[in-house]
Amino acid sequence: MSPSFAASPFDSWLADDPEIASLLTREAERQSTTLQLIASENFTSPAVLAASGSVLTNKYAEGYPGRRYYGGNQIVDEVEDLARERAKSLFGADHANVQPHAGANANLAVYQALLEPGDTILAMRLDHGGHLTHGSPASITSKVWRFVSYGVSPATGDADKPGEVIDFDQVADVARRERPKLIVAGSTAYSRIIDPMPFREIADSVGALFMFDAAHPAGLIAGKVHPSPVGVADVVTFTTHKTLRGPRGGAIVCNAEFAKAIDSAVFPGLQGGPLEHVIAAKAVAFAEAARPEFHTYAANVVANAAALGRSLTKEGFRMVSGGTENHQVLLDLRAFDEELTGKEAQETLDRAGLTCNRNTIPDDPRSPFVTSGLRLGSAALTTTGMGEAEMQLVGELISRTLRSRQDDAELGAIRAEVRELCSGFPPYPTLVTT
Ligand code: DSN
Repeated sequence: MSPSFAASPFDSWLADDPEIASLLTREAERQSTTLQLIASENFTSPAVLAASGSVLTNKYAEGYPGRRYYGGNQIVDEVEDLARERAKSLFGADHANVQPHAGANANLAVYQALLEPGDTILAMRLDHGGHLTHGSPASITSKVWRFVSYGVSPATGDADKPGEVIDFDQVADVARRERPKLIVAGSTAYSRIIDPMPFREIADSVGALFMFDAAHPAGLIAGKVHPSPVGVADVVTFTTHKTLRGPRGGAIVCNAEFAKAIDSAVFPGLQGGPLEHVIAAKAVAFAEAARPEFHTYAANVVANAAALGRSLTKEGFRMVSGGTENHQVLLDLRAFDEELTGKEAQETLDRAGLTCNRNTIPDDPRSPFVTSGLRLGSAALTTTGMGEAEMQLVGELISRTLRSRQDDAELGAIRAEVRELCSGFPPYPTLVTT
């Protein structure tokens, strides 16, 4: 018999809104019976869910602890102070701002704090793995500041020297030529460790400031399996919901000299009232990430991505950058099937219960809406307790699904296998009601 799911641990509280209750139940079911392979997603702990669904959502708290524009903030001040202290301790930082509603807001706040409109920022090319806030023409960032970019080196096709890794000669050349005021490291689709040191050296050589966007590897940094940019970069931004496994949101840590400018840029520069329920949930996540078991989790995330990559390589896929050292596997689908686009792959995998996203690959001949790549991540499945044996199987399931694009019966069979696999690794056992 298939299991049933509750909408939330507070199921009965939604009794007066059956429409939303039903949608939440269906989403709990979806998350629990399909394979979550989106590299920017994870499953929070029940404690994080409880804090983010708490009475703190009711409180207005514009300002910062001790300097609010509304009354009644004594307890909220303690919550936000705790979150800031935990973030500082987790990352070894002088200062933390836990108010950004998202990673994009965190990046915007840093640009606003450190730069004047029109200043030049050197960041990673979007089609080589950079983020929208690293200068996409569609983002407000490119309308306010002038972006120049660096990318990855060309693919070589040689397994020992795969290419498609950050080209530091190019970073240095563009920096010398363009004299940026800020250099940004960090990416949204890149499967290698990003070493902050060469960026620091290049920034120093041209008198630029240095921001590290750690949205993706924040949990791997907190878990001490990736080098920390804190103290190397002037400012580090991150999201709290990816590998860090907290609630959806952003945060900034920085050296003391930038604290005041960063705080003013977040509020009142960019945002109004902070989401204190989310800040409480961030505090919970920071405490969880400081525990020794989070180091084990982070190491398992990396080992699982590598296992998934090995399985997919055996199935005929090519990994961009020739491998993975983080939670991501970025696939060039053309080696597997020249005709297969990222869009078709994503949609077919969805039908079989494997959730992931299409992605451009370096120098992709297809548009960002279609793409030749697929981005996969191991953070969420690792949280459920899956290990390398399951990753091997997931790689095989992906391959079988994409070979069976026209075969509804086979896709149905794979969907059943996925459901069976997931039943052994429920992300929220308390939401399973039968
Ligand atoms: N860039 C998105 C991602 O990595 O999924 C988040 O902004």
